[in-house]
Amino acid sequence: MTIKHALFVVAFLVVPATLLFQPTNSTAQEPPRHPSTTHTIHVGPNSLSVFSPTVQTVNVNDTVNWEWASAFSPHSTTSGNCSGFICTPDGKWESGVHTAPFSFNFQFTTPGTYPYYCSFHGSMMQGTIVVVGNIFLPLVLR
Ligand SMILES: [Cu+2]
Repeated sequence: MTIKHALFVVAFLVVPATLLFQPTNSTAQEPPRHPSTTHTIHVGPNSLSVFSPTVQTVNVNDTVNWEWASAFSPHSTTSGNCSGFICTPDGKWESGVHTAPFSFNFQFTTPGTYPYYCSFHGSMMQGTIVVVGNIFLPLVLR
């Protein structure tokens, strides 16, 4: 076996072995989590009675920032469900009815699906926040 061959063998055996054992060095540390971020939802953009995006998926501990877009059409973000034309608040959050400029923030600390609506426009203006559990970052992304 030449030196070149020997180096080749070392490169393919030792290097992968060190990569393989790297995770065991960091077992004492808690894996890093996704940093908390803020997601903006536009309230009534382009004079439409909509939340945009209508469905927003966030991680646990993220904040949703609703930004009012219309100075003329009043809106709210009100947590709760609509059944037919009847909407019922569930008391998780309530911005009150406003026109732009206005913004409202809410931090989501528990995974789940959170329906909401505009208390001025009722069932014709609804949205959903989907909160997913914080996912551990894979080793390669640390
Ligand atoms: Cu509205």
